[in-house]
Amino acid sequence: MLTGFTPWPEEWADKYRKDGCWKGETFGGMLKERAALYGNQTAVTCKDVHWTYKELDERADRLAAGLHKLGIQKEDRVVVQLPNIAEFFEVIFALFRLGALPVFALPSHRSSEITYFCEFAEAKAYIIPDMHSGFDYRALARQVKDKLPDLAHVIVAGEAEEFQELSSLHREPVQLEDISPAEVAFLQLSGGSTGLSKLIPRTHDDYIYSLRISAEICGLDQHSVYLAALPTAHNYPLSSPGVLGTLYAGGRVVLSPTPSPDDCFPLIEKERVTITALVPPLAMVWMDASGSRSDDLSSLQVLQVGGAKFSAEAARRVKSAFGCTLQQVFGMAEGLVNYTRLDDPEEIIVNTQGRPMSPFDEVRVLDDDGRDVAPGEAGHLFTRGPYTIRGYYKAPEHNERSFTADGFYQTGDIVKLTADGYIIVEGRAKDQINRGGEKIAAEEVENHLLAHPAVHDAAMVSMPDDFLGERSCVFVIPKGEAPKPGELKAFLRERGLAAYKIPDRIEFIASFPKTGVGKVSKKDLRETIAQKVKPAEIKQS
Ligand code: AMP
Ligand code: DBH
Repeated sequence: MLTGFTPWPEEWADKYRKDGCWKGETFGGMLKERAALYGNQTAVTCKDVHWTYKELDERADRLAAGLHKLGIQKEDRVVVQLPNIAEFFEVIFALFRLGALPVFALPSHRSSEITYFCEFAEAKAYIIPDMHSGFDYRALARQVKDKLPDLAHVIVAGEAEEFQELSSLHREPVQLEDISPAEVAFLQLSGGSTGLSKLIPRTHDDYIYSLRISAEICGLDQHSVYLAALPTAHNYPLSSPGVLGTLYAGGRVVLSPTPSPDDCFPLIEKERVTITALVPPLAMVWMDASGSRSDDLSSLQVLQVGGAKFSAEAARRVKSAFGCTLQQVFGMAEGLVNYTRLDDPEEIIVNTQGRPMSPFDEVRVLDDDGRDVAPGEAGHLFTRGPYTIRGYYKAPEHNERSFTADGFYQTGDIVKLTADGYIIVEGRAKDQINRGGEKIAAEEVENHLLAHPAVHDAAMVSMPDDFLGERSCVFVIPKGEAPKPGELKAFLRERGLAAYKIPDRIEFIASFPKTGVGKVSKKDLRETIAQKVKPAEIKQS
């Protein structure tokens, strides 16, 4: 078993098998079965490329053989940073078949994040596109290789330059070792709340269970067409039900290079897309665009919105804008995913973030002292279940804090439960900013800022924003004369931080407000900046 993985205790694993959750499927086997059932149907469409299930299956086998020859073995970690291109699928299924573990980096990550993933996961390979959205990933790979000369392979989908070209790896398929469904299939990323992103080990058994239930709840079948507008590597478009849930159901995945209406609306019309997933700010952009464009979006049956809180006012407009059902999705890469059901009454769809997908999900809402709150009151959300991890990868100290002794994950979210068991997200206790669905761990950015010679101390908090829900504001105590905000932002960019983590606003301050025990009071800082941005909002509107 993978070192650094916390499995479910044996009695729970037995229970989830007996209850019929874990059926012993693996990703490699799942694709083989789909290829047998739906061989000539299209699995993945990307621009003019259409791969049938049979083609995808064969490509995965041939690539697995090539990766095997390179020396990639069972349990080796491989950082995969691919945008929405067809190769994403051959790569991950090849790795699944080898039992090697994709580490799902996002296209927006830069050298700081990628170097950390490669180093922490002791990756044997790093897989990238040549260019995407005007960014050259080979230049990024060079920076990573400079820092980690031991990184064995850089593999490029496209023009490889000095690296290994993905398409050159295809070989005659070879016999591979059997993979156990109880083993870890990949490492997903958490948004992070203390310092850097944690890596999340997900097994074949647990993840495929979540795909099966998600596909069922979202009404997917072999006629469904899922548009991947968000980056496929993110847990939400990957699995809720996302691209993998669609393949599980025998449907078709259509890939969009960006989530903009300019790219997505024509694709919905052309490919007769039935379901797609957005974060709240994009849902607003799509609703605005739907009024002024003439694309035929009538095939769309379900529009999912999740990743951050969707306001009830905006939620109410979805149906008339697109003539389809809104589904709110509240999930986390650690496991638990909540959905409003397609046939739920409008008031539930608009006002709640859904209810757990599985009858075996356990949720508890606790007060600050760990006692169950009264029904309907807000508290800390804890959860345990057949697809919620029991620990992060190689993080024993963090696991002590994030999981209770009896295996509940502390989500860091503040929620209320309705009498029917629906969840309303009220806020967050974790030190994280949710910038329109993109999560930023305050501590990670603060640590980078502390490396600047003119920064004495830094504290990052969220500030309210009409469009993104939240933006980031960092309060800086300067060392001597305050540097220019632009200089600090450039400094962070040079350190290789993803663009979404660069603070939206920088405020200089002489000292931080403190809590009773002398900690930095982020609550006071949040209030300070919320007061400051409020008049500006009123002026604008
Ligand atoms: P991560 O742990 O990085 O996968 O991020 C999951 C977190 O995103 C959750 O714990 C919530 O804080 C947030 N989140 C996801 N979906 C929603 C939603 N529909 N409403 C509010 N917050 C959400
Ligand atoms: O935000 C998330 O991480 C998320 C949102 C919706 C998620 O992981 C998911 C559904 O599976």
